[in-house]
Amino acid sequence: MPKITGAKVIVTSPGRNFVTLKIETDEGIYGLGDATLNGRELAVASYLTDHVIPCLIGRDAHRIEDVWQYLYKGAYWRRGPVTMSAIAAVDTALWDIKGKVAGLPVYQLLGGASREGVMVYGHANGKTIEETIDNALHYQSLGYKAIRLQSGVPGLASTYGVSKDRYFYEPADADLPTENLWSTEKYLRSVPPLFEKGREALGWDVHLLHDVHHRLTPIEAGRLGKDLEPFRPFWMEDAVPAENQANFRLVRQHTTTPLAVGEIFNSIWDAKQLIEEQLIDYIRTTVVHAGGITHLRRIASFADMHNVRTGSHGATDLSPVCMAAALHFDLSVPNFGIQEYMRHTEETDAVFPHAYSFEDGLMHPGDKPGLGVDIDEELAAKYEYKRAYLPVNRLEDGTMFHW
Ligand code: CS2
Ligand code: MG
Repeated sequence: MPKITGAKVIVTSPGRNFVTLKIETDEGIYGLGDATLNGRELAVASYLTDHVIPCLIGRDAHRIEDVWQYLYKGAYWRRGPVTMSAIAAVDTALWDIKGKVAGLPVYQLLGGASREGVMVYGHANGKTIEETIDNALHYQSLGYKAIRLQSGVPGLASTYGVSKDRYFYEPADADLPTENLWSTEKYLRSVPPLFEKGREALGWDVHLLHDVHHRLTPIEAGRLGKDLEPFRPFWMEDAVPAENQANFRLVRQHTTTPLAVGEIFNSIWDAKQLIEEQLIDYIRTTVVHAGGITHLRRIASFADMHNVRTGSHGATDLSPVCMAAALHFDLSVPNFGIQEYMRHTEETDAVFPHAYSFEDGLMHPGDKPGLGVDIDEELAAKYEYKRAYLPVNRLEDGTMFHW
């Protein structure tokens, strides 16, 4: 059995910060795990270096479940994004090692492929509806079967999801948090015309998605969901902050627009009521922030019992190591829904060479043993960590709000 002999945390910033855990074994085989938590990267790096790695040395790398339980129950202070991202990184790295030792791609260890490819969605955005639709037509020309539409809001200087660069979106944009201003009324007026124009330009054979980014009350979300019904969105994401899971009962009473939640969740407990009461249609939990492949499988199995499908987060602040692991999970999980895929920059892809590929709207993790992703440590060392925060959001009267 491969014994863990060492582990290190690699912080690199090829255009944006990434935290990667590398676990080494006495058989010369190593595994990688993504530990990136956007805007709080060094907290996870320290949690791993100062509190987790000392406990890993000498352990059997094949004992993925036991290590997971040790790090979860043994922490005493359970759950939370920092803890669960650190556990996720260890878990992902151990699945990588197991695949390499077995000479099999990780999806084969998860039960094999349940589909030919993984449907992904791209992120079309623009300052205006016209710019957004133009961007969406480009994604359609690339073969995407699903496209998210995010547009600027007339009367607001900036808003979530509209990038400065046409095809690369990075919200952590400053050394200290930039302040955005928000108006729900202006936003609610802007989305239905975006989808009406979207359907006119893109037709009905493409899935259209939208991310509300936690900014509505339940009744406002019910209103927006109802307004969008004629345009058949694939989902309305993060319509309401989800600490109070019961909030979604009110949204459900007012609209049949499918609901997706969960990218900021870090354990099954964050979604238990949402899933068992079928208050959502897609669960967005990810490999890197929800405890790794091991815990994500538990969440997906619980969701499957309640007609909820997976729709994992896949923004640029989740590294190619996470994307690779997500695709192995997505290829195999029975109740797969969709996978977000915001392309990384060329400099990021150079630091993280990978086997996964995109073709005609579908992705595949490849068939290399393990996750099929690596890290070029020499190149990674050239990109110094640079503190970067996600923005904060205030109402126009200055009241602190949800970003
Ligand atoms: C977004 C993300 O991809 C999404 O659905 O919610 O862009 C999110 O804002 C970032 O991952 C935060 O770091
Ligand atoms: Mg989102």
